[in-house]
Amino acid sequence: MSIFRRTLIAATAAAALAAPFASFAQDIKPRMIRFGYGLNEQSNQGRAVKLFAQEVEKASGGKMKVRAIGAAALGSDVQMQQALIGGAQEMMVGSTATLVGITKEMAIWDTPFLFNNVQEADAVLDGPVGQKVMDKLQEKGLVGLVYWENGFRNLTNNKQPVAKLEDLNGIKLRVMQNNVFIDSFKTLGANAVPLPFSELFTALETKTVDGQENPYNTILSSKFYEVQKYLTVTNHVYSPWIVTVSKKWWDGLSKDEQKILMDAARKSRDFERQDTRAEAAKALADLKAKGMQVNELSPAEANRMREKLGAINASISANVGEGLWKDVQAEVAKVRAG
Ligand code: TF8
Repeated sequence: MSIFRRTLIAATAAAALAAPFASFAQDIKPRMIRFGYGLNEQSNQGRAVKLFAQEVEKASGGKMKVRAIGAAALGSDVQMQQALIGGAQEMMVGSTATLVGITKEMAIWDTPFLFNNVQEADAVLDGPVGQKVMDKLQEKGLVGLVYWENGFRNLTNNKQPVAKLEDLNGIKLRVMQNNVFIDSFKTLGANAVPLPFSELFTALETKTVDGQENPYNTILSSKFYEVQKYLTVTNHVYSPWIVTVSKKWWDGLSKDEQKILMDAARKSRDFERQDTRAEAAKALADLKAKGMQVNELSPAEANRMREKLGAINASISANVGEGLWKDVQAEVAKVRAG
Protein backbone atom coordinates (compact mmCIF):
# COMPACT_ATOMS: atom_id res chain seq x y z
CA MET A 1 0.00 0.00 0.00
CA SER A 2 1.42 3.36 -0.98
CA ILE A 3 2.07 6.01 1.61
CA PHE A 4 -0.45 8.13 -0.22
CA ARG A 5 -3.20 5.50 0.19
CA ARG A 6 -2.32 4.88 3.81
CA THR A 7 -2.53 8.61 4.54
CA LEU A 8 -5.82 8.78 2.76
CA ILE A 9 -7.27 5.92 4.79
CA ALA A 10 -6.03 7.47 8.02
CA ALA A 11 -7.52 10.79 7.07
CA THR A 12 -10.85 9.19 6.19
CA ALA A 13 -10.89 7.35 9.50
CA ALA A 14 -10.14 10.55 11.37
CA ALA A 15 -12.91 12.35 9.50
CA ALA A 16 -15.34 9.53 10.35
CA LEU A 17 -14.44 9.87 14.01
CA ALA A 18 -14.79 13.63 13.89
CA ALA A 19 -18.13 13.57 12.09
CA PRO A 20 -20.45 12.67 15.00
CA PHE A 21 -18.67 15.24 17.15
CA ALA A 22 -19.33 17.93 14.54
CA SER A 23 -23.03 17.25 14.64
CA PHE A 24 -23.39 18.56 18.19
CA ALA A 25 -20.43 20.92 18.54
CA GLN A 26 -21.03 23.91 16.30
CA ASP A 27 -18.19 25.26 14.27
CA ILE A 28 -18.00 28.76 15.74
CA LYS A 29 -14.86 30.82 16.16
CA PRO A 30 -14.45 34.02 18.14
CA ARG A 31 -15.49 36.80 15.76
CA MET A 32 -15.71 40.56 16.03
CA ILE A 33 -18.33 42.04 13.71
CA ARG A 34 -18.28 45.75 12.99
CA PHE A 35 -21.88 46.63 12.12
CA GLY A 36 -22.32 50.19 10.86
CA TYR A 37 -25.47 52.24 10.31
CA GLY A 38 -26.38 55.83 9.55
CA LEU A 39 -29.12 56.84 11.96
CA ASN A 40 -28.63 57.31 15.69
CA GLU A 41 -28.97 54.76 18.50
CA GLN A 42 -32.44 56.02 19.47
CA SER A 43 -33.85 55.38 16.00
CA ASN A 44 -35.75 52.37 14.72
CA GLN A 45 -32.55 51.45 12.87
CA GLY A 46 -30.50 51.63 16.05
CA ARG A 47 -32.96 49.55 18.06
CA ALA A 48 -33.02 46.78 15.46
CA VAL A 49 -29.22 46.65 15.14
CA LYS A 50 -29.09 46.25 18.93
CA LEU A 51 -31.52 43.35 18.80
CA PHE A 52 -29.47 41.73 16.02
CA ALA A 53 -26.31 42.05 18.13
CA GLN A 54 -27.99 40.43 21.13
CA GLU A 55 -29.33 37.54 19.04
CA VAL A 56 -25.93 36.82 17.49
CA GLU A 57 -24.17 36.84 20.87
CA LYS A 58 -26.81 34.59 22.41
CA ALA A 59 -26.87 32.06 19.58
CA SER A 60 -23.06 31.84 19.43
CA GLY A 61 -22.60 31.42 23.17
CA GLY A 62 -20.88 34.79 23.30
CA LYS A 63 -18.24 33.87 20.72
CA MET A 64 -19.50 36.17 17.98
CA LYS A 65 -19.61 39.77 19.12
CA VAL A 66 -21.30 42.58 17.23
CA ARG A 67 -19.97 46.11 17.64
CA ALA A 68 -22.88 48.32 16.61
CA ILE A 69 -21.60 51.66 15.31
CA GLY A 70 -24.33 54.18 14.47
CA ALA A 71 -24.68 57.83 13.42
CA ALA A 72 -22.52 57.18 10.34
CA ALA A 73 -19.41 57.07 12.56
CA LEU A 74 -17.98 54.52 10.08
CA GLY A 75 -19.04 56.67 7.13
CA SER A 76 -22.04 57.27 4.89
CA ASP A 77 -23.95 54.34 3.35
CA VAL A 78 -21.80 54.56 0.21
CA GLN A 79 -18.53 54.65 2.14
CA MET A 80 -19.54 51.68 4.29
CA GLN A 81 -20.54 49.66 1.20
CA GLN A 82 -17.02 50.13 -0.14
CA ALA A 83 -15.52 49.09 3.22
CA LEU A 84 -17.60 45.90 3.11
CA ILE A 85 -16.55 45.11 -0.45
CA GLY A 86 -12.89 45.63 0.50
CA GLY A 87 -13.25 43.58 3.67
CA ALA A 88 -12.41 46.43 6.07
CA GLN A 89 -15.85 46.21 7.72
CA GLU A 90 -18.08 43.17 8.20
CA MET A 91 -21.71 44.36 8.20
CA MET A 92 -24.03 47.33 7.74
CA VAL A 93 -27.62 48.33 7.20
CA GLY A 94 -28.58 51.14 4.87
CA SER A 95 -30.88 52.21 2.08
CA THR A 96 -31.27 50.06 -1.00
CA ALA A 97 -31.35 53.40 -2.84
CA THR A 98 -27.70 54.10 -2.01
CA LEU A 99 -26.70 50.71 -3.53
CA VAL A 100 -27.83 51.60 -7.03
CA GLY A 101 -24.32 52.65 -8.07
CA ILE A 102 -23.16 49.09 -7.29
CA THR A 103 -26.19 47.05 -8.34
CA LYS A 104 -28.41 48.92 -10.78
CA GLU A 105 -31.35 46.54 -10.21
CA MET A 106 -31.82 47.99 -6.70
CA ALA A 107 -33.39 51.04 -8.37
CA ILE A 108 -36.57 49.06 -8.87
CA TRP A 109 -37.46 49.77 -5.20
CA ASP A 110 -37.24 53.52 -5.83
CA THR A 111 -40.18 53.47 -8.24
CA PRO A 112 -42.64 56.10 -6.98
CA PHE A 113 -45.90 54.65 -5.65
CA LEU A 114 -44.76 51.06 -6.33
CA PHE A 115 -46.42 49.77 -3.14
CA ASN A 116 -49.71 50.99 -1.70
CA ASN A 117 -49.12 49.57 1.75
CA VAL A 118 -46.60 47.67 3.87
CA GLN A 119 -48.26 44.30 3.23
CA GLU A 120 -47.47 44.66 -0.47
CA ALA A 121 -43.91 45.68 0.33
CA ASP A 122 -43.34 42.69 2.65
CA ALA A 123 -44.77 40.20 0.15
CA VAL A 124 -42.69 41.42 -2.79
CA LEU A 125 -39.44 42.09 -0.91
CA ASP A 126 -39.54 38.75 0.94
CA GLY A 127 -40.68 36.88 -2.17
CA PRO A 128 -38.68 35.45 -5.10
CA VAL A 129 -38.16 38.78 -6.91
CA GLY A 130 -36.92 40.51 -3.77
CA GLN A 131 -34.47 37.65 -3.30
CA LYS A 132 -33.34 37.81 -6.92
CA VAL A 133 -32.50 41.49 -6.65
CA MET A 134 -30.71 40.90 -3.33
CA ASP A 135 -28.64 38.05 -4.83
CA LYS A 136 -27.36 40.40 -7.53
CA LEU A 137 -25.19 42.00 -4.85
CA GLN A 138 -23.02 38.88 -4.65
CA GLU A 139 -21.34 39.58 -7.99
CA LYS A 140 -20.21 42.87 -6.48
CA GLY A 141 -18.77 41.55 -3.22
CA LEU A 142 -21.78 41.96 -0.93
CA VAL A 143 -24.18 39.44 0.59
CA GLY A 144 -27.67 40.72 1.32
CA LEU A 145 -29.43 39.01 4.24
CA VAL A 146 -32.82 40.68 4.72
CA TYR A 147 -34.80 43.80 3.94
CA TRP A 148 -35.91 46.02 6.79
CA GLU A 149 -38.46 48.82 6.62
CA ASN A 150 -37.30 52.40 6.27
CA GLY A 151 -40.85 53.31 5.28
CA PHE A 152 -43.06 55.56 3.20
CA ARG A 153 -41.36 58.86 2.54
CA ASN A 154 -42.83 62.28 3.18
CA LEU A 155 -41.72 65.76 2.33
CA THR A 156 -40.49 68.47 4.69
CA ASN A 157 -39.22 71.96 3.93
CA ASN A 158 -38.64 75.31 5.48
CA LYS A 159 -39.98 77.62 2.80
CA GLN A 160 -43.70 77.14 2.49
CA PRO A 161 -46.45 74.56 2.86
CA VAL A 162 -46.55 72.35 -0.24
CA ALA A 163 -50.22 72.04 -1.13
CA LYS A 164 -49.89 71.79 -4.89
CA LEU A 165 -47.26 70.74 -7.40
CA GLU A 166 -46.24 74.32 -8.18
CA ASP A 167 -45.29 74.91 -4.55
CA LEU A 168 -42.25 72.70 -5.14
CA ASN A 169 -40.88 75.03 -7.79
CA GLY A 170 -37.38 76.07 -6.94
CA ILE A 171 -37.31 74.39 -3.54
CA LYS A 172 -33.80 73.13 -2.93
CA LEU A 173 -34.50 69.59 -1.90
CA ARG A 174 -31.93 67.16 -0.62
CA VAL A 175 -32.36 63.71 -2.17
CA MET A 176 -30.46 60.46 -1.81
CA GLN A 177 -27.50 59.91 -4.15
CA ASN A 178 -29.58 58.06 -6.68
CA ASN A 179 -30.79 58.92 -10.18
CA VAL A 180 -34.39 57.87 -9.67
CA PHE A 181 -34.72 60.27 -6.74
CA ILE A 182 -32.96 63.05 -8.61
CA ASP A 183 -35.22 62.54 -11.66
CA SER A 184 -38.36 62.22 -9.53
CA PHE A 185 -37.92 65.56 -7.85
CA LYS A 186 -36.66 67.36 -10.92
CA THR A 187 -39.80 66.15 -12.68
CA LEU A 188 -41.86 67.64 -9.88
CA GLY A 189 -40.13 70.98 -10.32
CA ALA A 190 -37.85 70.96 -7.28
CA ASN A 191 -34.16 71.70 -7.35
CA ALA A 192 -32.91 68.23 -6.37
CA VAL A 193 -29.56 68.18 -4.55
CA PRO A 194 -28.02 64.75 -3.89
CA LEU A 195 -26.28 64.51 -0.49
CA PRO A 196 -25.37 61.69 1.88
CA PHE A 197 -27.69 61.37 4.87
CA SER A 198 -24.80 62.02 7.25
CA GLU A 199 -24.59 65.61 5.96
CA LEU A 200 -28.31 66.27 5.93
CA PHE A 201 -29.00 67.80 9.34
CA THR A 202 -26.23 70.37 8.93
CA ALA A 203 -27.33 71.13 5.36
CA LEU A 204 -30.85 71.87 6.64
CA GLU A 205 -29.60 73.84 9.62
CA THR A 206 -27.31 76.03 7.53
CA LYS A 207 -30.01 76.36 4.84
CA THR A 208 -27.76 74.86 2.20
CA VAL A 209 -30.97 73.06 1.27
CA ASP A 210 -34.60 73.95 2.04
CA GLY A 211 -36.04 70.52 2.44
CA GLN A 212 -35.74 66.77 2.36
CA GLU A 213 -37.92 63.65 2.27
CA ASN A 214 -37.88 60.70 4.67
CA PRO A 215 -40.30 58.60 6.72
CA TYR A 216 -41.92 60.12 9.84
CA ASN A 217 -39.70 57.93 12.02
CA THR A 218 -36.51 59.51 10.69
CA ILE A 219 -37.87 63.06 10.74
CA LEU A 220 -38.49 62.42 14.43
CA SER A 221 -35.38 60.46 15.46
CA SER A 222 -33.00 62.72 13.52
CA LYS A 223 -34.71 65.81 14.98
CA PHE A 224 -35.41 67.35 11.59
CA TYR A 225 -38.40 69.07 13.23
CA GLU A 226 -35.87 71.41 14.83
CA VAL A 227 -34.84 72.75 11.43
CA GLN A 228 -37.95 72.13 9.27
CA LYS A 229 -41.30 73.87 9.60
CA TYR A 230 -43.56 72.25 7.00
CA LEU A 231 -44.43 68.61 6.47
CA THR A 232 -46.47 67.42 3.52
CA VAL A 233 -47.95 63.94 3.60
CA THR A 234 -46.97 62.57 0.19
CA ASN A 235 -46.10 58.90 0.79
CA HIS A 236 -44.44 59.15 -2.61
CA VAL A 237 -42.33 56.02 -2.29
CA TYR A 238 -41.67 53.11 0.07
CA SER A 239 -37.99 52.79 1.00
CA PRO A 240 -36.52 49.51 2.18
CA TRP A 241 -33.33 49.17 4.18
CA ILE A 242 -31.12 46.18 3.52
CA VAL A 243 -28.76 44.32 5.87
CA THR A 244 -25.55 43.46 4.02
CA VAL A 245 -22.37 41.52 4.79
CA SER A 246 -18.90 41.71 3.27
CA LYS A 247 -18.72 38.73 0.90
CA LYS A 248 -14.98 38.47 1.43
CA TRP A 249 -15.60 37.93 5.14
CA TRP A 250 -18.80 35.88 4.75
CA ASP A 251 -17.06 33.32 2.51
CA GLY A 252 -14.59 32.59 5.31
CA LEU A 253 -17.32 31.77 7.84
CA SER A 254 -18.46 28.24 8.66
CA LYS A 255 -21.97 27.13 7.75
CA ASP A 256 -22.89 27.33 11.45
CA GLU A 257 -21.66 30.90 11.72
CA GLN A 258 -23.52 31.91 8.57
CA LYS A 259 -26.70 30.34 9.93
CA ILE A 260 -26.40 32.26 13.19
CA LEU A 261 -26.17 35.54 11.26
CA MET A 262 -29.03 34.64 8.93
CA ASP A 263 -31.33 33.57 11.78
CA ALA A 264 -30.55 36.72 13.76
CA ALA A 265 -31.10 38.85 10.64
CA ARG A 266 -34.59 37.34 10.17
CA LYS A 267 -35.45 37.96 13.82
CA SER A 268 -34.22 41.53 13.56
CA ARG A 269 -36.31 42.03 10.41
CA ASP A 270 -39.51 40.90 12.09
CA PHE A 271 -38.78 43.02 15.16
CA GLU A 272 -37.78 46.06 13.11
CA ARG A 273 -40.88 46.08 10.93
CA GLN A 274 -43.19 45.87 13.96
CA ASP A 275 -41.26 48.50 15.87
CA THR A 276 -41.11 50.85 12.85
CA ARG A 277 -44.82 50.53 12.16
CA ALA A 278 -45.75 51.15 15.78
CA GLU A 279 -43.53 54.24 15.84
CA ALA A 280 -44.78 55.53 12.47
CA ALA A 281 -48.37 55.27 13.69
CA LYS A 282 -47.76 57.88 16.36
CA ALA A 283 -44.83 59.83 14.94
CA LEU A 284 -46.95 62.29 12.97
CA ALA A 285 -48.77 63.37 16.12
CA ASP A 286 -45.39 63.74 17.84
CA LEU A 287 -44.09 65.90 15.00
CA LYS A 288 -47.15 68.14 15.23
CA ALA A 289 -46.62 68.42 18.97
CA LYS A 290 -43.04 69.50 18.25
CA GLY A 291 -44.42 72.35 16.19
CA MET A 292 -44.37 71.12 12.62
CA GLN A 293 -47.13 72.36 10.39
CA VAL A 294 -48.58 69.34 8.60
CA ASN A 295 -50.75 69.26 5.50
CA GLU A 296 -52.15 66.53 3.30
CA LEU A 297 -52.48 66.84 -0.44
CA SER A 298 -55.97 67.06 -1.88
CA PRO A 299 -56.84 63.93 -3.89
CA ALA A 300 -56.61 66.00 -7.09
CA GLU A 301 -53.11 67.26 -6.28
CA ALA A 302 -51.98 63.82 -5.14
CA ASN A 303 -53.10 62.51 -8.52
CA ARG A 304 -51.26 65.21 -10.40
CA MET A 305 -48.10 64.28 -8.54
CA ARG A 306 -48.65 60.61 -9.24
CA GLU A 307 -49.15 61.25 -12.94
CA LYS A 308 -46.07 63.42 -13.22
CA LEU A 309 -43.96 60.80 -11.52
CA GLY A 310 -45.36 58.10 -13.79
CA ALA A 311 -43.33 59.72 -16.56
CA ILE A 312 -40.09 58.35 -15.11
CA ASN A 313 -41.26 54.72 -15.03
CA ALA A 314 -40.00 54.06 -18.54
CA SER A 315 -36.48 55.14 -17.65
CA ILE A 316 -36.48 53.03 -14.46
CA SER A 317 -37.61 50.02 -16.47
CA ALA A 318 -34.89 50.63 -19.07
CA ASN A 319 -32.26 50.90 -16.33
CA VAL A 320 -33.15 47.86 -14.26
CA GLY A 321 -34.15 45.77 -17.28
CA GLU A 322 -37.61 45.26 -18.66
CA GLY A 323 -37.69 41.66 -17.42
CA LEU A 324 -37.25 42.70 -13.80
CA TRP A 325 -39.70 45.58 -14.19
CA LYS A 326 -42.37 43.18 -15.46
CA ASP A 327 -41.62 40.58 -12.78
CA VAL A 328 -42.09 43.15 -10.02
CA GLN A 329 -45.29 44.52 -11.55
CA ALA A 330 -46.62 40.95 -11.81
CA GLU A 331 -45.76 40.24 -8.17
CA VAL A 332 -47.49 43.42 -7.02
CA ALA A 333 -50.55 42.53 -9.10
CA LYS A 334 -50.59 39.06 -7.56
CA VAL A 335 -50.53 40.46 -4.01
CA ARG A 336 -53.28 42.93 -4.89
CA ALA A 337 -55.44 40.17 -6.30
CA GLY A 338 -55.07 38.47 -2.89
C1 TF8 B 1 -31.77 58.69 3.41
C2 TF8 B 1 -32.25 57.35 3.89
C3 TF8 B 1 -31.53 57.03 5.22
C4 TF8 B 1 -30.64 55.82 5.09
C5 TF8 B 1 -29.94 55.50 6.40
C6 TF8 B 1 -28.82 56.43 6.74
O1 TF8 B 1 -32.54 59.62 3.32
O2 TF8 B 1 -33.61 57.34 4.03
O3 TF8 B 1 -32.43 56.69 6.18
O4 TF8 B 1 -29.73 55.97 4.07
O5 TF8 B 1 -29.49 54.20 6.34
O6 TF8 B 1 -30.58 58.79 3.09
